[in-house]
Amino acid sequence: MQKFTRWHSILIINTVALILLTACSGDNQNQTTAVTTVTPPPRQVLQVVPRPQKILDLMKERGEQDEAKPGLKIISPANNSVINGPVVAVRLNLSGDLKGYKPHKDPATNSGNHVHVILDNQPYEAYYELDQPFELRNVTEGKHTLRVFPSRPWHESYKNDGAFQIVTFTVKGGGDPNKPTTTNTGQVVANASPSPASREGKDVAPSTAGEVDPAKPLLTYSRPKGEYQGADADALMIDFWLANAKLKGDGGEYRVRYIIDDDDPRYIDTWEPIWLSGWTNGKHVVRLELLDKDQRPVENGGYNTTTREITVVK
Ligand SMILES: [Cu+2]
Repeated sequence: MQKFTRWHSILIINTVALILLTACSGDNQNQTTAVTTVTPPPRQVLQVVPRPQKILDLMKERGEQDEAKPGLKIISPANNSVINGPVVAVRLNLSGDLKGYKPHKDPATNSGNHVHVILDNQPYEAYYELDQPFELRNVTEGKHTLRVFPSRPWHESYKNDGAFQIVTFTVKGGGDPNKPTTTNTGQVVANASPSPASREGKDVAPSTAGEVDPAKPLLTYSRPKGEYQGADADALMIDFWLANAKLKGDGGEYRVRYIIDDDDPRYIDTWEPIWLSGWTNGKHVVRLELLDKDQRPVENGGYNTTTREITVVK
């Protein structure tokens, strides 16, 4: 009996040990499973969300400015002009019903009203102090287009008549197309006339104009662009300028299609910005295009279909 009990005890101990071992390995298995599900990047589900509260607050602070009807004129380069050398000085005249709207960078916040300046179909450059020309540097030889429109501190464009302007010009003796596209602003380029260091400007990437007809439907990509960090990456705005075309929801026949990464296409049928939230960390591709009533892309110098890479850092 005593013997039996001893063997019985050993059996119980072994059974308990086995259960514990099983439980432990089971636990390990669970941990392994958990790690495996975290490894692939989280699926991005983008949602159209209302205009963010922080922008509504800014609008309130600005008073009437968002009802302004700013008019821009491109003084330089003049339409169809020839520019000698790779530095193109952009001069604009702002007029119209401004309601206090004035481009200016507030040094405290490093932001403010500004004008979006677009060479060919490159990402826009921000131009703040209109009393000084904005220099496009290292512009390559050949034909170019320049598009401008006024913008708010959060980069939403003014969409009134007269806000958007486009000119075509030609550069003779342009910049070196082999130059890196992102050089520091102190870079001296051939034939560049010396200019004050304080002058706003940018070394631009090599590009030439598309065969764009300014009288035909023209979609100008504006936002999103570049890198978005932290709270700024919560909801990203898609914004564009639309000339010579009306969208379906505005009584016209055109649509704007956008495709983010490999998502299914989505549509914008009224001309206003949208905000999308749910972006995952990392690089994303945003494609924006203008479609006609038959859902076909509207050709105009290649500008009506634009793809940009942006980066989200959370
Ligand atoms: Cu902007």
